[in-house]
Amino acid sequence: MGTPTRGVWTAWILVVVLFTARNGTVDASHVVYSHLQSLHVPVVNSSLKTGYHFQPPRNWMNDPNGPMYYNGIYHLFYQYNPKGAVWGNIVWAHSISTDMINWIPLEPAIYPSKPFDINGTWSGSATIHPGNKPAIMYTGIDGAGRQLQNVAFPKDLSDPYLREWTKPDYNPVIFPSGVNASAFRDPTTAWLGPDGHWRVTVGSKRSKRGMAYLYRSRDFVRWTKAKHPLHSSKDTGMWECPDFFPVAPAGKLGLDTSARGKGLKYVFKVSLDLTRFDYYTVGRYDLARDRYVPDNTSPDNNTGLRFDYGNFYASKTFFDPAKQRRILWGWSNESDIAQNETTKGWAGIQAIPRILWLDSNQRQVVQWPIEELESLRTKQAYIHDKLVKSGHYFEVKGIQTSQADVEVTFDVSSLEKAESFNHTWTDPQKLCGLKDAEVRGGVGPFGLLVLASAKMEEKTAVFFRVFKAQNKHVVLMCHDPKRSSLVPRVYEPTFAGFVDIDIANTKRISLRSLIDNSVVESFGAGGKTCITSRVYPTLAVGPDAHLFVFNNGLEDIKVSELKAWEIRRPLMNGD
Ligand SMILES: *[C@@H]1O[C@H](CO)[C@@H](O)[C@H](O)[C@H]1NC(C)=O
Ligand SMILES: *[C@@H]1O[C@H](CO)[C@@H](O)[C@H](O)[C@H]1NC(C)=O
Ligand SMILES: *[C@@H]1O[C@H](CO)[C@@H](O)[C@H](O)[C@H]1NC(C)=O
Ligand SMILES: *[C@@H]1O[C@H](CO)[C@@H](O)[C@H](O)[C@H]1NC(C)=O
Ligand SMILES: *[C@@H]1O[C@H](CO)[C@@H](O)[C@H](O)[C@H]1NC(C)=O
Ligand SMILES: *[C@@H]1O[C@H](CO)[C@@H](O)[C@H](O)[C@H]1NC(C)=O
Ligand SMILES: *[C@H]1O[C@@H](CO)[C@H](O)[C@@H](O)[C@@H]1NC(C)=O
Repeated sequence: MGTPTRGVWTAWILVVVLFTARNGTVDASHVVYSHLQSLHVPVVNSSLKTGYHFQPPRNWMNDPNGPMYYNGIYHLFYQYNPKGAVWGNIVWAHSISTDMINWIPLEPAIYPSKPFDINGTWSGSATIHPGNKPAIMYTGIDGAGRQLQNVAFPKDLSDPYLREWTKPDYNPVIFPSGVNASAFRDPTTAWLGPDGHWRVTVGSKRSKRGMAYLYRSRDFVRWTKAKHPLHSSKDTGMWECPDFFPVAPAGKLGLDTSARGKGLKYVFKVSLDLTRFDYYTVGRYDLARDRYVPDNTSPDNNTGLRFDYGNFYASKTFFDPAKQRRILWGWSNESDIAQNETTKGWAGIQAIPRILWLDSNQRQVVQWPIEELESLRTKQAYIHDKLVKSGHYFEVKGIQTSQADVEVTFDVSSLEKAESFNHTWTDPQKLCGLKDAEVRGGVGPFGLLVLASAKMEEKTAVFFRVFKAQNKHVVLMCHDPKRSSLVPRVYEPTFAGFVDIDIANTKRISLRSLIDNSVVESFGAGGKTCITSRVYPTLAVGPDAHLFVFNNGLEDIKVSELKAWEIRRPLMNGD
């Protein structure tokens, strides 16, 4: 698909307007490491760099921006610092792909250049207008440090790669009037209402209340603030990167963001700046009042549902008309202090794009890696009907597992010995910290030890633990990286979520883990609970990384089937 534009990475520096000073009048919402921005890019430790997750060859990346599909090509833009491996100098970097797995880098699409974005080009979304015309709305920072919403359009719709984007001089299209200009950002993909007018929602806060302000427009140029926000929730703080989209009541097919119809459910997600995690609810869209109304099946705050219970933030979905699916992108950061990111030379990856649909229970969504990932599978290991006795483990041999895709199904024949569940355990992450992989249980902990050294001095446990509650069983899914590295990092917490399945009925549970040198991305029970972690082993690197199956519970379990594949490197942004 054309010649990869090698060498653009250095060219980027020339086009970028820098801003490193902290402003005095309006509060900045990011820490700026002026002293760590450097033109001299240090050597990257290639052994721990990810092989198949989306990443620029070097430097800092954060939020995915404006993912979209146009005439056979997928586009991903992302918040990128061309000058260093810490946040700063942010531009909209731009990559293209025909399969969302192999990526070619282009020049940045949007960078500070006009009064309405001279001090920043922050996150935003793409909307495909009737007649197949893409538009981007993004947050610009003006010279006074105010957050504004701007639009940009492709300069030439006949360029298959949409390399150049034009920012009309009538920007900003949404000025922060009646809102906090230091907390007003990340416009969503727009949708058409029944009156034929566009709607867009922008993240904000009013004192401690998280807000998604609603704006309407007939022409995408003149926007009017609605009297009521689309949604808000008390004590949740700043709402970053809101996302709002319809989901079909049944099946895996995705819907266009403007789709309407009886019985459609909606998903509303926000990234909470206070906790730095993404939360969502499932609900309905009250068109008469133009408001989102969450169902009462899960809390509408930071105890609610998460797309991913691990290192995953600022996520954004888009509708892929080519395969009629909704795709989720999300950013996973590193675990170092800023000084170490600079030495490493790169910081931040995107999780593997996932298709997302409404679970048949209508209480939550389900996610699964896009099928295109399977094209990277090579050598396979296969195990079936293998008993793992209480306190035992075995190694999966025959393939290299530092870059791998593992799918396994565990049979749990008896739940007799399940530990009893204490109703005060409402926080799964805390519970996993308390009952990590080394703490013996009744049914579980059982699962995988990934990125493990031969003698298991280093290992990251991905596991389930089953509890007996009053009149049901509770299943906990957990990532335990406490022993992932001989050199501890600043940010390697245990991550966990509950899995909403009736295990007494299914008697089995599946797990898929994508292992990628310093990433472990896991999907429990077919994608009902997902967890992503960054880990940095020192011994379990490359060919020295091992994979084990373990059972640290009293009850025996059985691996009914395990398939593991080596994953080869795709084209990754010219690296
Ligand atoms: C905007 O950026 C310029 C440098 O490009 C800087 O001098 C100025 O202080 C910045 N203003 C604000 C409000 O951030
Ligand atoms: C506006 O938002 C900024 C940034 O979060 C915050 O520091 C400030 O207190 C807010 N102002 C008001 C009036 O709430
Ligand atoms: C979150 O919301 C639930 C109800 O949906 C409530 O019971 C709980 O107290 C809230 N938690 C926090 C931390 O606000
Ligand atoms: C549940 O946990 C609480 C708090 O740790 C503790 O006080 C209580 O005794 C526990 N209940 C049972 C039945 O173990
Ligand atoms: C930073 O890197 C050094 C050298 O690898 C390491 O010793 C140190 O533990 C790291 N610090 C953190 C906080 O990760
Ligand atoms: C990269 O990682 C490998 C494996 O841990 C280590 O041996 C090597 O010293 C590292 N290289 C650099 C430049 O830090
Ligand atoms: C990722 O980095 C760690 C360590 O600096 C922070 O604690 C997290 O808050 C951060 N996550 C996000 C989404 O910024």
